[in-house]
Parts: sequence; structure tokens; C-alpha cells
Amino acid sequence: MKTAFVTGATGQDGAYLIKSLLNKNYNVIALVRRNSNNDFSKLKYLNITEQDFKTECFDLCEPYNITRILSKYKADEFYNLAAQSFVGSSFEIPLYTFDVNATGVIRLLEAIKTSAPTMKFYQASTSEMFGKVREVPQKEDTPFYPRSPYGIAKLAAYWASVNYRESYDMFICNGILFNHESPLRGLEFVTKKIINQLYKLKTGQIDTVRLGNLDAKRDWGHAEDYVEAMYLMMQHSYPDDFVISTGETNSIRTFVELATKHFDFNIEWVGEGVNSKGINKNTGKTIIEVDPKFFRPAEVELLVGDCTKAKNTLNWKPNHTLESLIIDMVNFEWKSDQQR
Ligand code: NAP
Ligand code: F7E
Repeated sequence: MKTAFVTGATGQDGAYLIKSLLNKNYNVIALVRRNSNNDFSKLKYLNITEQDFKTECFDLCEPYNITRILSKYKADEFYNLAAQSFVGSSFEIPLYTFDVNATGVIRLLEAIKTSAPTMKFYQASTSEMFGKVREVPQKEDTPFYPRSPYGIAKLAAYWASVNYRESYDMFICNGILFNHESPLRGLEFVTKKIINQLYKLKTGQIDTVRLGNLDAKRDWGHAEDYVEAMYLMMQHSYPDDFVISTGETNSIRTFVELATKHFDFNIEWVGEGVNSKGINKNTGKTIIEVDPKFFRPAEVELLVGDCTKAKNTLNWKPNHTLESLIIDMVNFEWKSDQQR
């Protein structure tokens, strides 16, 4: 039986990864930061209970807890999924974001180098590192150009991971994952926000959905598929970095169009830029508005990944389509409502 540490266990990817590792008969140790309420609701949604894994108190900002945990358990793999993961907030809390997402990773790597140098380490790197893209589509050797404090911090952690691998011969992988969503996505991210708010619109709880830049394009996959890629990287015969993506890109506007169909709204766009509006053709009412408060000081306009290396080396491919992802997310909203 293998043992794995998972940070970010209360987040979207943590829930799917823990479920997948438990199915593979792993002993899972979830590293969870202290909160006023221990929220394992995402794991609960996947039918995982707190009896299925161990938990340890952990924070990426705290230098000594990792040493304590490494002396308590001997593990085979360490998946570092914890982060201040919201790009929008990173402009408001840049130093904190850097401390958690960059310095926090060096704290981990330094402790692992000293106390558990043969344990494998996965770092949750991101397509945000490509930022103002230098090449389309983006692959492992595309130059980086981050556009946010989040992207900059993640890029520092990416290079720290490469450097520890090369300097100390440690098994360290960077998964360069493009956007991946699911019913368990945080409410602040655009796909979840759109589907949750369209549901509220449909059920009469709100009148309009207010969004930011409708023209940014993202390569959206399903988190359930992407955590399998994390696992496969860690089973590969040598440590390496991999782009994980679908290869398809769509604008926020297109995502809105696709999602509205599942709520029987018939949308027509009028106006441009900040004045762009989505009208429900059946009623003539405005249901989508642009609110500049959701714009970012610097935007990542286009992301689309080329995951040929992961396909050929890890035999990984996404199973979900954008349509099946949206259906999964829409069904969750109706199901959660019935349970309220
Ligand atoms: P998420 O749902 O926002 O989860 C983030 C997790 O990190 C939560 O469990 C959170 O705990 C934990 N965390 C935050 N700050 C921490 C700290 N100081 N110490 C310890 N834990 C902390 O994120 P996700 O979507 O699952 O993403 C997982 C990882 O992949 C993140 O590193 C993210 O940056 C990266 N990533 C995500 C995507 C994507 O599209 N989802 C793409 C590329 C990379 P609390 O519950 O206590 O807040
Ligand atoms: O924004 C635009 C916004 O916040 C996507 C994180 O998981 O993926 C995620 O980062 C796009 C941006 O995700 C709204 O301006 C328009 O262009 O859903 P998002 P993100 O910034 O791409 C990467 C790969 C990560 O690594 C991150 O951890 O949508 N947008 N209107 C909006 N975005 C939000 N949040 N809210 C809006 O109302």
C-alpha cells in the first residue's frame, strides 16, 4: 500500500485526487489548514468521509509543520495542490499570494530535500505562466510571460521545482494544467459563477448575471480527468514536466451561450465591450451584463494547450468534452437545490 500526502485537500482538485488515490488503494494523508469550520463538503459530494483518510494540520506559510509531518509519516508521494488559487484576488494580495504559492513551495522542497529526499513531489503548475502567450498552442517549451501576481508566484515555484530536481536529483514533476472545472469549482471562478447564477436566474433568485471580460478565451477541461494526469506523471519512470489540456479554446461569451441552452434561455448579444448585453429573446429581458469591477489590471486573453507529450508519454487523454462538463455542472445545481 502506497502512502501519499495531499495538500489543498479541501479544494476542487484535492477532492478528485483523494478519491482517485483511495480507489487505487493508497493511504492518504490530507494536509489541511486550520479554519473556523473544517470544510470537507467537496469530498463528501464524492462520497468520501473523514474516516477514509488521515488529516494533519498544515499551512504553506508555516515553516516548521512540514518537518513535523515528515518525521511522523514515511510517504511515497507528495501532491502539492494548495495555493491562493484565484488570479483576480492575487492583484489585491500579491505578497500573500507570493508567500503561499512561491515561498511556500520552497519551504516544502527544502524540508523534503533534508528529511525525505526520495519521496516523489508533484507541483501544481499552471497555464497562467504562459500569460501573454508567445506561441499558439502552448506546450512545455513555450516561453513564459505571466500576467498576474498569481502567475508570477506560480512561475517562481515552477522554476524552484525544476532547480531542486536538477540540483539534488529529486523526483519532482510540474503539471502545467490548463483551466479545469467541475461541479466542485469555487464560486468565484467564471464557469461555476455562470452556471450557478444562471440557475439562480432560472429559479427567480436574481434578475441578471454580471460578468467581466467576455472575450477572454480558455481551454477548459474536467478536473476528474486532470487529476489522473497528476497520478500518471508520478508513476512515470523519470520526473518531468507536462502540459495537460484539451486543445480546444472558447471565449467566456461562448461558454455563456452553451450554458444558457441548458436553462432554456435563448440568448442574443447586443452592444460591444462594456456595453455588451445578453438578451433573453423569449422575454426581451437583459440577463447578462458586463461589470468592469470584474476586469483584471492585466488580462490573459487566450490560452490553448498542446498536450501531445502527455498523450504520447503518459498515455493520458481527456475523457470529458466541454458539453459533458457543462452538463455535469448544471446537474449539480439542480441536485444541490433538492438537498437544501
Ligand atoms: P482550490 O479549489 O482553490 O483549492 C485550493 C486549496 O489550497 C484549498 O484546499 C485551500 O484550503 C488550500 N490552501 C490555500 N492556501 C493555503 C495555505 N496557505 N496553506 C495550506 N493550504 C492552503 O484550487 P484547485 O482548483 O483545486 O487547484 C489546485 C491547485 O492547482 C492550486 O495550486 C491551483 O493554483 C492549481 N491550478 C489550478 C487550475 C484549475 O484550473 N483549477 C489550473 C492550474 C493550476 P482552504 O479550503 O482552507 O481554503
Ligand atoms: O477566469 C474572465 C477572466 O477566474 C477565467 C484558476 O484555476 O485557471 C484559473 O484562473 C477568465 C478570465 O480563471 C468573469 O477575466 C470574465 O479571463 O475562471 P477564472 P483563471 O483566471 O483563468 C488557471 C489555469 C489557474 O491556475 C487558476 O488557479 O474569465 N472573466 N468575467 C471572469 N472571471 C471571473 N472569475 N469572474 C467573472 O465574472
